[in-house]
Amino acid sequence: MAPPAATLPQPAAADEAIFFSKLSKTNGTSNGTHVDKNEYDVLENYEGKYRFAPIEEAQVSRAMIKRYFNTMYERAVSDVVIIGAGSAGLSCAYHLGKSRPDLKVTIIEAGVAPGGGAWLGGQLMTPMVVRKPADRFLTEIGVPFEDEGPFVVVKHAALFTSTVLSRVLAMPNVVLMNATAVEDLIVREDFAGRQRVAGVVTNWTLVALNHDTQSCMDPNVITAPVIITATGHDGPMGAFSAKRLVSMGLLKELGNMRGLDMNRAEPAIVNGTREVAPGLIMTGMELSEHDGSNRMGPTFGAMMASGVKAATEAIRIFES
Ligand code: 48N
Repeated sequence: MAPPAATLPQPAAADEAIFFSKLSKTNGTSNGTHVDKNEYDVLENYEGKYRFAPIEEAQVSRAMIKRYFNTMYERAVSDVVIIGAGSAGLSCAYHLGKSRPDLKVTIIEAGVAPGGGAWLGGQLMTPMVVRKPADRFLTEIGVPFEDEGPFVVVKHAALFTSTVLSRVLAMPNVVLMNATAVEDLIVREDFAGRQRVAGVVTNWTLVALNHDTQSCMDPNVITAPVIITATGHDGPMGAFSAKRLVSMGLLKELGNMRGLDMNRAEPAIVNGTREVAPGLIMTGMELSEHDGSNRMGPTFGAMMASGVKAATEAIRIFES
């Protein structure tokens, strides 16, 4: 049974009153009017106590809603959409975001956690092998490695992925929308009568994976003159665009990824990175399903070099 209220430790009313009276001058109220942020600097050690500035729960909701939906509104028309934030998609976003800061680059990633298959090396082991000359990309983004001659080793794959992700997210022209799936492609007839990819059809991933549980959970759209697809060869939606090109008749059939051969696979992916359909550039392991090239297993240099090449292809389109 709870002790009578009188014996409960009473909050220091005077202390709280003084504390909040100080903040009332800064109008730290829920109506979101301007507050003098300097007043909060003293909070770390306010009379010997660590205090947080007061908050109304609705302020938190509004801080997220305002920003997220402003971004959705603003990026409904993007310059480039990258489907997939794996090693190829992120390397592409880095090169594109850095080379063309004027372009609105929007990354759509189905997973809650971006990074695709690049959080680990092979068979859940943590080191990441990158064959030269792709180590130059690691040097450019500032990822340390051990040099083993023909290849280098990053001590943990997550060091690469978290670094390239942080560089990309810091770019003002690049937006990442994770937990969001591309469910289809927007395809229009261009002036030459060709079927041209002109955007993506999106939905929350949890919706996209559960369409058979509810009817008519219709999607959203983002238009862009260039789409870069980097959806990998496996995973819940692997090789998404390659498969969709077949089902919409823009590709006769899938090439289907061939067995592992590192020496054939990596140059095939990099040199095969290209505009596979008007308006659609393909990069990374999705190409192995589109073209039927070999897989390389746990080496990631081709993903980085292919991503950079896809960015270069996109820039070529904008500059042609
Ligand atoms: O890491 P992945 O799967 O793909 P890549 O091409 O960036 O890197 C591939 C690489 O990790 C390997 O597979 C290595 C080299 N192994 C080769 C081998 O021989 O096995 O990233 C693809 C990303 C993932 O994060 C998916 O969640 C995402 O794309 N994704 C999508 N995002 C939005 N909408 C979709 N429809 C969609 N489909 C996949």
